[in-house]
Amino acid sequence: MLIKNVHLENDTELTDILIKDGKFEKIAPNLTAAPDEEVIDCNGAMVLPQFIESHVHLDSALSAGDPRWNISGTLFEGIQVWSEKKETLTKEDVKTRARNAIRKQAANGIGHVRTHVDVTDPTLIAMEGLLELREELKDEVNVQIVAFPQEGIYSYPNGKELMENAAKMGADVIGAIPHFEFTREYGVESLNFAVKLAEKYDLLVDVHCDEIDDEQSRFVETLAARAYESGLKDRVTASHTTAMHSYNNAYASRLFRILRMSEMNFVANPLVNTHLQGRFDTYPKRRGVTRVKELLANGNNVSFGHDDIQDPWYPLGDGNMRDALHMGLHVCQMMGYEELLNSYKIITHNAAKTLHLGDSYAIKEGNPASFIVLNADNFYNALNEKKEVLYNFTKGKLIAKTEPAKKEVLF
Ligand code: 17E
Ligand code: FE2
Repeated sequence: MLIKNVHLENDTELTDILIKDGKFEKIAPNLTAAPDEEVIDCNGAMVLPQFIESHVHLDSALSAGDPRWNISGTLFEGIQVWSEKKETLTKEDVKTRARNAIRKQAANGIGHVRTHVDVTDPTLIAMEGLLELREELKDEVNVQIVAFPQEGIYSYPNGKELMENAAKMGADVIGAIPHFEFTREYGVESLNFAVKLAEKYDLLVDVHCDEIDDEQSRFVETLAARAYESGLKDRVTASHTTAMHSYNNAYASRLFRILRMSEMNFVANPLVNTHLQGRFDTYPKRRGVTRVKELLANGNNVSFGHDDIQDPWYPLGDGNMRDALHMGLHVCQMMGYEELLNSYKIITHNAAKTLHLGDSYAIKEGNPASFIVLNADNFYNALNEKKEVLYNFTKGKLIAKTEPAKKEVLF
């Protein structure tokens, strides 16, 4: 197959892409098609590596309102509503909702998904369902699974055993939730446990860390120290870290030293945390999104996640990373022209680093032909005009396509 006339990322020149046996065979201008080669002329659209959802909860996706809606809009009511839903969960229910969510994500250009799956459930039914789905969809979307202890490792019955069972079943990543444990000590112990478990099974780590407006919630320093001391370093990710929004600057300054040394990745979830945080404030109300700009300047890798698609924590969403990006750029005040133009990296290359996708993610000859075609000549225009993802290819196979909407102005 020959893809003609595209801008590679924000390159101002046009090029062509030849695909053979699911791989990028040749990338160069003015390539000619073989006699019965399929040709797609993209007329100056841009090509990017597939978007990456680096933080989402697919086990709860598309369950909003069941068994009830989250009225307060707090994280804690979300956890309570989900706990009630968990009592009636079936594997088929989890798989159907997660599959539908992944189809929405694919339609919006996503090719890789890191999903947290709640393992504080004695049946581990959601984990079983997602592991099956990871296998069933492996030719379309790459799903990475985090064993996520929503109700705590030390604060939930048999929490440690459930985590270890999830690792044995085939989870890719070990999670934790220190700020939700009964005590600060349990929180610290849960991080020690998570890092040891990841070492034992050779897995990555991704912790829901300090997702609270309490400036005393300081588990990110513990996680960073363990990442540094264990040598796991960039195999460790701190997600949410919203308390960092509220830390005093003197503490943050001291903290950033060990964050840099740790080489840890961060995932901010700007849609969901602007919605969930600040709920105990009157005015001024904190936005509760972590210090993205400062972390990037500190040399730490940061990506954005959507976190939820219509579930007990967040009532909206159709799996479009550009919604998360759009909100994040605003709330983190990253609105310079160059920042906007290059912002796609937050939901592509930066996220690829967090997921440890390696060299195969980049668009280059010899790599798997996984990419999207975006209906704009550069990312600033794509963002501004909410341009469609025309094609989404995984290893040379078209997995989703969109006909551009035709707008007419009648004056
Ligand atoms: N669980 C949690 O602890 N935090 C979140 N933001 C979501 C689930 C969505
Ligand atoms: Fe989350």
